[in-house]
Amino acid sequence: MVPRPRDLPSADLELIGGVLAREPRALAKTITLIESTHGDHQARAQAVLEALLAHAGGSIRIGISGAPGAGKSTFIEALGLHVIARGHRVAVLAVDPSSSISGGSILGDKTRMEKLSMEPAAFIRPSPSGGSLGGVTEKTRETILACEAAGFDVVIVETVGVGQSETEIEDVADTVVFCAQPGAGDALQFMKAGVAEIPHLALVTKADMGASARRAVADLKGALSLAAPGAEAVPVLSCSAATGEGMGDLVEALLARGAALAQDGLQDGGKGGAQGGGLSARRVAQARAWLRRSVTAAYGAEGFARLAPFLAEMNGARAPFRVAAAAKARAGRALDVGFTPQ
Ligand SMILES: Nc1nc2c(ncn2[C@@H]2O[C@H](COP(=O)(O)OP(=O)(O)OP(=O)(O)O)[C@@H](O)[C@H]2O)c(=O)[nH]1
Ligand SMILES: [Mg+2]
Repeated sequence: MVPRPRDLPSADLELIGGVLAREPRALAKTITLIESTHGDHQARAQAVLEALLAHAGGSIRIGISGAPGAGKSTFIEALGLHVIARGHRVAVLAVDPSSSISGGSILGDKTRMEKLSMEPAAFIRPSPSGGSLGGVTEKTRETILACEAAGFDVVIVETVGVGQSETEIEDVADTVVFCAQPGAGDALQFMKAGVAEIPHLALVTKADMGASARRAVADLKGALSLAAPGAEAVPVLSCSAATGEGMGDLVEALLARGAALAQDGLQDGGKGGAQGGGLSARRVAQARAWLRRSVTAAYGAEGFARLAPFLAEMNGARAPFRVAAAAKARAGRALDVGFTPQ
């Protein structure tokens, strides 16, 4: 059972105050609590999150996916620096696909982002993948909310994946960017992976590689035109994090899409999936997905089936995640009576 904020222990009240005061240490501690699998910690994390929810939800959420080595982290560092130069505060959540195997994060060595990590307006956090396919877990969603409450208005999630595994990043990001590097056959892989999720923007990294980068742009356009009806409309851009070539246009495109989504002005012909609807429709779908994942994890499919009465409330809700969190807490109380969490 999730305690009410006023009943929280002082340590947790301090955590909430610290996050809202934009203290990086408090945010880091809150995320550690969110990621903990310890039962007590999970209850505390839920209570802290509930108190933070009123201050969350307002960021431009960008998901960056692509094969290993595609240049995602290097690109994110360049993007982050550009975005900060425009007055934003940026949080980067790098999902480490190896941590579930090795038990520890190797991102310390792998995520360079040295310049970005020196910026006071940046917060970089490796995140364990928990063994899930695209490396995005329900914890990522909760972590995003904590970052937003701490005043980060751009949140970037890096995840390894091609095609199918992007389904999960779709649940947490409003804009999904697929990165392909020149000469690696990423476009082909993308095509083979099927049509599960079409990104909002496709990006060829390492544009400084010249002709092979230009060829990759053409390949990716070809792959998209075959992928799904409407997918040929997905913009294919290219940039180099190394030279800065193409970065300005890309930053512009991402921020413009974020702003348009925020006004629910982006209605793109009901294509559905990654392309469809304004922000409120996306957030309702994301809140449902979060609720489904977290309840199914704790109580199984049968437990989730019992949620039907709560799900109806989310349609048209102004703060669907808040409704979902409340539904999860209520459902949890109801389910705890009849179910033993696995
Ligand atoms: N020439 C060139 N090389 C780049 C560029 N961006 C990244 N690289 C190189 O590509 C390699 C992989 O870059 P990362 O940014 O670590 O790629 P990643 O997609 O984050 O890799 P994983 O996290 O392991 O999946 C590194 O050796 C980078 O130096 C670029 O714009 N131009
Ligand atoms: Mg990386």
